[in-house]
Amino acid sequence: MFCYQCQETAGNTGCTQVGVCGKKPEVAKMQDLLIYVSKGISAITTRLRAEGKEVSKEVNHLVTLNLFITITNANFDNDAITARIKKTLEVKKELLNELSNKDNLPEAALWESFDESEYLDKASTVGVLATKDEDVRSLRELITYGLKGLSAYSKHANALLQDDGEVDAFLQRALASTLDDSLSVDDLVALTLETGKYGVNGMALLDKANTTAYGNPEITTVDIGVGKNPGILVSGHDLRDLEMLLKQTQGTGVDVYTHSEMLAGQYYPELKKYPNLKGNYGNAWWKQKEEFESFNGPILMTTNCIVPPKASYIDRLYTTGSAGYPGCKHIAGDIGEEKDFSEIIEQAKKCAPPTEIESGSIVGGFAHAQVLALADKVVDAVKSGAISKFVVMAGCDGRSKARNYYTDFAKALPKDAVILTAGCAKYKYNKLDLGDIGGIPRVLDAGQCNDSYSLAVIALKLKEVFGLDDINDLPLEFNIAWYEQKAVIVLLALLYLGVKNIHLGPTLPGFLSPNVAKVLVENFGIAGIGTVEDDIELFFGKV
Ligand code: FSO
Ligand code: SF4
Repeated sequence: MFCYQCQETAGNTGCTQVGVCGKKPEVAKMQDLLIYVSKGISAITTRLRAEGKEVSKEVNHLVTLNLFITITNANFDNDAITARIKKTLEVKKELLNELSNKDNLPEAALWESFDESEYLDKASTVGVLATKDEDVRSLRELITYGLKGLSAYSKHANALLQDDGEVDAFLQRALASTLDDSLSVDDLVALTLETGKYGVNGMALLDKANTTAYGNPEITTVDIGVGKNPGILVSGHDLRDLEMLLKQTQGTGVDVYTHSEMLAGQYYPELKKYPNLKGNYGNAWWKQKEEFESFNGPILMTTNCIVPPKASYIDRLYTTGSAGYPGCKHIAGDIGEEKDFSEIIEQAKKCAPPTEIESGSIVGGFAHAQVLALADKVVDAVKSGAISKFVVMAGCDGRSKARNYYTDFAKALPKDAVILTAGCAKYKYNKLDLGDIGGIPRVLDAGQCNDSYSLAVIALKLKEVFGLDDINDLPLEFNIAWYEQKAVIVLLALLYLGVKNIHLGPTLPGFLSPNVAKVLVENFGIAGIGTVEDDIELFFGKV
């Protein structure tokens, strides 16, 4: 196996024996094959569109779910991945028959096998290292990882019955382009930026889907303690799954708690209205082994990030959507279908209530509409000097001790600086009690990592209010933490929006070759992180 798609990759060069995430070699290889056939089907759909033929939503959803399944920590279930490969090959065969011109299609578009025993051999020839040139490989993977993130956001929008055919068409065209040996490094750099453009569109689509279905996030105080009823803990990112579970648990005596990225569900009017939505339990994804144990009740993983579960709670762990883990019950249900969570609810009734691990509350819900509603206050605070700077600290949390940098950095910030955050990165500092500036909390949490879109909308609005020509002239710094591929699309989207000098940590991606890293440094001022003291001085001067 070879996988270097996430921040925790072994030695920052690649997992080769087993994933640091727990991914086994066979699963890694089958994920490679799933990506390969998804690229193959995308070459066909791209040509079908060029021939003026329709590509159905079902085919678009097939490709996006395939990519989502291969995101770090989403799906460890070999059988589920194999079934996706088989299904994709079946659909690919049908689409190939619709093509008028089958000349010069890439091998991935033509390869087929309906004998599963052949899959592993094929998989061993189509992984990341099949691209020999280091820079081409780096750019192909950078694009593919961005597209994986874009697929995740598209899938969440699709679950709320919102589609953007242009995003899907781009996604498939770009995927197919990663098979094209005629593209130069410059072509691939251009495609990387175009991926960022569609990243913005994808996040805008999801923002529209979420706010249309559930209203605009609003300032919300979320309890982090526990109640007396048994509970179900919902993790991952899928708000539609949360909604279905809230409906089905009403009146059952079972409460629903959010975990990690699902915290953002608490901010939406149409979700927080459910009386059985209790607080948020625990922290970012990587602490789940202890926290799922002490939760006592069933846990529903709607997406990544799954940590291979302990035997003590595996019978309480359920997956749905893109998520999967061998030995865990998977709750079925396609886009537009009502999922049946009754088995989870019945199990919850027999479980003890959660054990309290924290008490108190956190405040969030500062997505664009809420912040813009406070715009006058914010602008006045900047003009009067009460707020000196905003620091975007969005992104992911993770196991690495090096990430304590973000806690220390948040603590060391001048008291007149405000953190803008989104994603699970916030758990490094959202319980620190950093206070407020004239009623504006010093940590403004917009929501999930895709809600980084909100942070961009806020920045663009501030640019307009202050009459600036360039977003980089705002009193705004970017110090972003990354872990998996959704953070890659967020990064590419920010680059597309013209944001310069983003600091990315705790390490720069291992999949960036020295030359590709150089392009990002020279054109966009991308940099890693230093010590807390040096970085504070860099952003604020001597304090
Ligand atoms: Fe975190 Fe996991 Fe949002 Fe990621 S829970 S790490 S970027 O999946 O999705 O921030
Ligand atoms: Fe390694 Fe990350 Fe790939 Fe898992 S997802 S195998 S930790 S690089």
